[in-house]
Amino acid sequence: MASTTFHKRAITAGIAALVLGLSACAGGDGDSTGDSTGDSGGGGGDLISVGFAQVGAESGWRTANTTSIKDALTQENGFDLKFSDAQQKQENQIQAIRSYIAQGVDYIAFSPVVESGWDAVLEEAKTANIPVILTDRAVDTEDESLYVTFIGSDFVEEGRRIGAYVSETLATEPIKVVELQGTTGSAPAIDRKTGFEEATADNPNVEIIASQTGNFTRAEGKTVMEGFLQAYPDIDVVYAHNDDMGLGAIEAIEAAGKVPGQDIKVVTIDGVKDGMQALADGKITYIVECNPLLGPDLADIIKTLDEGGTVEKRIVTKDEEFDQEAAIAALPDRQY
Ligand code: GZL
Repeated sequence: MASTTFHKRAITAGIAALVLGLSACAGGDGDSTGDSTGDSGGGGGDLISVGFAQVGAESGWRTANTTSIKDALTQENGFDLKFSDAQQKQENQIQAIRSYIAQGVDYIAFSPVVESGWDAVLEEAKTANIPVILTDRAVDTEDESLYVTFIGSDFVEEGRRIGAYVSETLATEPIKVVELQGTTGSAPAIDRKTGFEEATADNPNVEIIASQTGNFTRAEGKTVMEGFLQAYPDIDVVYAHNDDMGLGAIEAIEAAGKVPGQDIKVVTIDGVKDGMQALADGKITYIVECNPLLGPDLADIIKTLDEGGTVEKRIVTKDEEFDQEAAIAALPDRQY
């Protein structure tokens, strides 16, 4: 396989040089969305060239995920990484993937900002014989041959776990819940809502009185929560699909003269440092973790494939969950 791979890479390097020569004439660098690292081309010599199309930089989780990818796919570790930030726009991710195909990279990896609308560009990667790896978020497709594997968390399970906490610990009497959903159409937003509803459906004390997207950002989470506070004077619990929206909600709660963790309890998913600090401070009440440190596993998967090995179609990462005491204990050693 190595000889085939080496041979393919040699041809690719030649094609890449031709493509880049043309694009240089046109003034493009083949990668026009946000920052990009690594030189253009199909990966010279024995480096494995990887095009990574990231969602954006919308949250502390995404920042930690990007750092993990860049720290793992280094030249010292045998990779030529080309990286793009799509600013949470699917058209930018598709453009970046097409750019990587044109450059003849050895592998493409990406975190699909939404579940649908990927078949066409993934067909193009397949036609170009470039294996695609899904990290973090999944795609909704009938044709599973369009990607080699998915590595990330089980978002439905995350929703179930935080729903179980709310149902068993907070809903010992009737509670009114508002939900801050993640990006509309994204796998985590769809699945975390599903899991939470599954886990709370049998408890008549849990009433979800409103649910709206805050797009996984702190600013939008704050804005949506301001609207909820205006519309619903008796909110007991906020269920935010990520820490950042939960932290935005806390800002709105405090601006309204209420005490987060006492008047209104906030439960979230992710477990990034700012969220864990708010949990330690009692402003967030419970967090289910979603591990962003996927870089080392991605590097291992690509090396296994490049050496002719095979990997599972779905690789689910492990997530912990934290109350205030566990957050205080975990914070000093927290990697992100
Ligand atoms: C989950 C990831 C989500 C995080 C958010 O794996 O896709 O996107 O929960 C991030 O913080 O924006």
